[in-house]
Amino acid sequence: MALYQSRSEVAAALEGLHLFQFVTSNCSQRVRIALEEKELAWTAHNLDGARWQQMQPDYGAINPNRVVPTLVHDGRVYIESNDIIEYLDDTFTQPNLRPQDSVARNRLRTIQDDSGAFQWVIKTLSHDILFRATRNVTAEDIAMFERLELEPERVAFYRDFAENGTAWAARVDQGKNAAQVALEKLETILEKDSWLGGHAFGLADIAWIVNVARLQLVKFPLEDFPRVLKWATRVKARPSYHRAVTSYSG
Ligand SMILES: N[C@@H](CCC(=O)N[C@@H](CS)C(=O)NCC(=O)O)C(=O)O
Repeated sequence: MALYQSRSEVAAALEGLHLFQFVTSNCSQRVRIALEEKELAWTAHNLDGARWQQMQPDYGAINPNRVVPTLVHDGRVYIESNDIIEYLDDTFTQPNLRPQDSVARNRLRTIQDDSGAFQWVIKTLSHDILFRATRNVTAEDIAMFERLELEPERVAFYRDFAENGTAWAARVDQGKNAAQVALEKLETILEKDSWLGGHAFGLADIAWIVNVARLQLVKFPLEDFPRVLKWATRVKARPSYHRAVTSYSG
């Protein structure tokens, strides 16, 4: 569920739509595309992940998971990017980004959930290829994560990344295998439908394009997935993707 009962007075005082985000994070991009599809006015609150701003107490009061994105709408706090885009679709109904019938809706939600569960793959391959040169996770950082009682798996991830040994190599291998499996699944869906949610563009496409674009950015081989490539080109040609991702600089 998207709504979170936040204790943050900062959030409670915000009117309209506000997005707490990293400019380049795929989960933030997911929400931005939905906002742009609906042509909504919103305000950005940019955090710097390289300086661990998501760990700061003020932000922890807004989002207890200390991750981005967080949407604040008229003082109410919404977390989890896939729940947020569903909230936006329920609240701002034009254009509608989900089918009306419940069977199709449930199918679409499963595809969306898969995109969220895929986050560990995105995180692993991004760290391995994009962040390795610039992100220095120190022993002090790890101690801070433990003090903040982050989930043990999240701490283990950063410890393995910092050590850059066999445990990290195993994570990368698992990530690559999982990416292959996920792309095969998308390719199969696109064999009979032009969009991931059926015959119309919608939330499932928004949910996955940010992941597929990140796979392209880390140069994961996509040649064996021609339908996925064509679909990605079509989604990226939309004005919403252009405004939210291609030309977005914060
Ligand atoms: N399930 C969450 C995942 C959020 C997430 O992992 N966000 C990343 C950026 S895409 C983040 O904040 N990472 C910072 C960190 O792990 O410290 C969602 O979809 O909102």
